[in-house]
Amino acid sequence: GRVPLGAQSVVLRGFALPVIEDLLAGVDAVTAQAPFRHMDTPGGYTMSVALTNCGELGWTTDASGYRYSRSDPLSGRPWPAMPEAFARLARDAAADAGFPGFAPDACLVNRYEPGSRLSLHQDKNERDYSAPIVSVSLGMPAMFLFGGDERADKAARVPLFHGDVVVWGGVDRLRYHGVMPLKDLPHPRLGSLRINFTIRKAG
Ligand code: MD5
Ligand code: FE
Repeated sequence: GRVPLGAQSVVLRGFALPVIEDLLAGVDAVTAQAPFRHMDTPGGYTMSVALTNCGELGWTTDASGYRYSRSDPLSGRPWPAMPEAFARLARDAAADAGFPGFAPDACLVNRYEPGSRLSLHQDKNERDYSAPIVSVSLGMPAMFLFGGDERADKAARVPLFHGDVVVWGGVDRLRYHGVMPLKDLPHPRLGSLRINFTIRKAG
């Protein structure tokens, strides 16, 4: 199913299900080289979501701010390559949503445990907002918050399930969004985890 969110964003229900084992193998390959870790925010908090990256550029945060970097600050080595299954799925989903020719160079992988949450924010560290962001949800369901162009705008609640893919582009690219604290509803394949990865053009 295809569920429109905004004028240029859409949930593709179950779009990743045919390639789910390839995606999970990709997550394992990435995290074997660059493990999930809890990063600090410039505001002095430690994120409840653990994250890692793959691709040429990876998103990081620490006391001095948010940025994309070519190397993993934990190891000093380049981020692991983006698995081909991630890039192919992202190109296909982007084209399906009206964004042909998507050429991603970054992928942020988030790991949620029960209680993990993501407060309302915009994704603004990418150089070019004309490229879409493609998001893939695996494991436990989450209640996604889809806000407006201002932090104070009322946010819609959208449940996201294992295998769902969301494409955010155009006029919806800079909308505020977040994730409600995760309930513990263990998933048959992943247990008490939710993995979300977002494929981006950052540079
Ligand atoms: C998640 N991750 O479920 C979400 C999915 C992040 C993040 O928010 O920054 O890692 S991506 C949701 C998203 C991305 C770009 C734009 C918009 C939503 N949007 O305009 O609503 O872990
Ligand atoms: Fe975000």
